[in-house]
Formats: sequence, structure tokens, C-alpha cells
Amino acid sequence: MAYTVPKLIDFSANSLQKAFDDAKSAFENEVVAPKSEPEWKLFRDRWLARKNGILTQANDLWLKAAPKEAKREVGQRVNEFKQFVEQEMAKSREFHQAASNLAVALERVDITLPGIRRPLGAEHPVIKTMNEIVGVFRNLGYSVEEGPEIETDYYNFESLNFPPNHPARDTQDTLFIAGQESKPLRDRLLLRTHTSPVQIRSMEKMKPPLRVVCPGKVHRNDAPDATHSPIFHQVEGLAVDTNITFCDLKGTLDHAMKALFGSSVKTRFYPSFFPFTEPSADVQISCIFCDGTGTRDGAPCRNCKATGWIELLGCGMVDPNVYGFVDYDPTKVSGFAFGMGVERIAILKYGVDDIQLFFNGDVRFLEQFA
Ligand code: 2NL
Repeated sequence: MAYTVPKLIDFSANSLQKAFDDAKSAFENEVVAPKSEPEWKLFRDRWLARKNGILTQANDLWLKAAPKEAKREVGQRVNEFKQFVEQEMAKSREFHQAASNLAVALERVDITLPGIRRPLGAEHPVIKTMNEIVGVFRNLGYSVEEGPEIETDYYNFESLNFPPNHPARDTQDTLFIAGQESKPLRDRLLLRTHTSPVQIRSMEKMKPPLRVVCPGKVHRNDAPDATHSPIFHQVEGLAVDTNITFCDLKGTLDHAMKALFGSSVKTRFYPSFFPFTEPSADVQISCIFCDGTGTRDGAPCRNCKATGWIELLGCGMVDPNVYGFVDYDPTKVSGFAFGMGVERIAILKYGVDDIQLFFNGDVRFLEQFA
């Protein structure tokens, strides 16, 4: 119960002593309580307010009500008590002031300190290279198409003219989604092994003439080493129109390789095989480490095994069988397609010796490309 000033009937020395002792100990209990400036002000007003503060009440209820013969003593005690309260109140005020000054000092912000600089991220070298490749083809008027990473057997293999028993369809090479055995083969899900399915989807969506590039992530069931990663990136391209020839393919890729590796690189086309192109070719560029000479610093160039050429991508004229799957008329249109591994190109452009460096996430490696 909060202290209130009692009326006095008995003005004897003993009774007065008790009344003032009670008031004093009430003050001593209350002076330690206030935690904040507003609380402290309430406490001060409770004791010192001119109208109805505890000191004023003591004056009214004890001094004014005292009988004549007790007035002198009560007056003295009231004065003493008043002095006590005022003195303690001053101490308390100083204490609260100091505490609040300290709190302000602790909270103060030094606006002259430099700001906290957040470390800026940067484009990953693989994505940077992929965007650069895509940029070269965008400048030639190609549009960019993307598609799902989880594909069906139909889009990843069947529509691309892979025969049913092609080794790429084996679990040795392809990662299949589990529990698909009850579905017909063509509907079974897998992780796409190339971005060609996106081109099939583009041809289903759009009529010729067509020029698209399809960048994206692909998956193979390969053990990781310095040149292999189960996840890597590809950019594939496709041009379908009337009268597209192998010359168009050669001119386009020769230009793209010069744009990516410098205008002095040469290209050559070497016979190859893909189920979805006929004829097919591997594209080699003149070695960028020995300028195609096969010799570097008087020793055989290790990058091209002293051949002067580096194999970089695959390409060919779209096999007529593929047009059958997308309802294009192979007697009316022709086209070329190509596919390249982004990491392989980044490795050559930046002189990186291990593909795993792109995926380990070591910032000391990655920040060199920022
Ligand atoms: C490689 C070879 C290639 C294609 C990809 C393609 C796509 C369609 C039709 C025909 Cl829809 N071809 N893509 C063609 C030739 C080669 O990639 O070695 N990539 C890393």
C-alpha cells in the first residue's frame, strides 16, 4: 500500500516521533524505485507538489492541526523533514540525470565514422561467359529461349532422333527421376542432358523462319574431375529458314568464335556425328595459346597437343527426321544447329585449369572475375 499522511489526534513526543519515522521510511522506500525520467517526475510531484504533495499534507494535517502547545515542536519537525526530503530529492535528481546522460552517451552515433561498406557480389564467371555468348547471337538477330531442366524422354531424346537403344539413354550417362517405370518410355522424366529440348519446344511454338539461342544448365551422370562436372552449362543455337546452307553455318560460327576469342582466330570444321544433325561437324579454333603454331616458348604447346587447333563445339545441318517431330516440312525448310559447353569456353578464355573451381565457391577464385 502506498504511503498516505495520517491525521494526528495524539501530538505527544512519541506519537510525533512515529509519524515522522513512518514518513521518512516511506520516502526512503520510494526514492529507489523510479527507473525513467517520467517515473522520477511522478515521484517528485508526489512528495513536493505545492498542492497536495506529501510535504504540503504534513504541513496541513500535522502543523496546522496541532494544538497551540505542540506547534513549536511540530513546526521544528516539519522543517527538519522538509529539509530531509528536499536534500534527498536533489541527490536523487543528480543520480537520474547522470544515468540518463550516460544512456544518451552510449546511444550516440558518431556520424564522422565511415559507413559500413557491404561487399558487392559479382556475376559468376560461367554466367558471365554464357551471357557473352548469348550476346554475340542476339547481335545477329537470334532470340533467347529457356525451358525446363526436368524433361521427358521424348523432348530430350526421341524428338532429337536418338534411336531407342542409344548409349546416351543409358543410366550410365543420364540421370533419371525415380519411380517412372509405369509410364510409357516417352513420358518418363529425366534431367535434361543438353538444351536441345528447348529448341524442339521453340519449333513446336513458332513457325519458320526461326533463329533462337538456348542457354541453360544441363546434367550428366559423370564423375567430377578437372574437365567433367555432373552439372554444367550449354548454349545451343538453331536457325531454320528457306535455303539455309552449311555455308551459313560456317560463316555464323566463324564470326561467333572471332567475337569471343579475338578477330585473329581461325576456325575449321571436322566431320563428326550427332543423331540430330546430318551432316555433323566439330568446330576447332586455331590455338589461342600458341597462335595456331603448335609451338610455345620453343616447346610443343600443351593446350593443343602441338596440333595448333582446339576442339570447341559441335554443329550440323538439322536432320530432316527432326522436322518430322515438330511438323516442319523438310522439303521446304532447312537449318543448322550448334551446341557449346559454357565452362569449356570460360576455361579457355580465362586460362582456368580445373572446371571444379567454378563450383567450389571459393571467393578468392571467383572475385578475380568481378
Ligand atoms: C555439342 C554438340 C550440338 C545441336 C547441338 C540441335 C538441336 C536441335 C536440332 C539439331 Cl533441336 N541440333 N543441337 C546440334 C549439333 C551439335 O551440340 O557438342 N555440344 C556440346
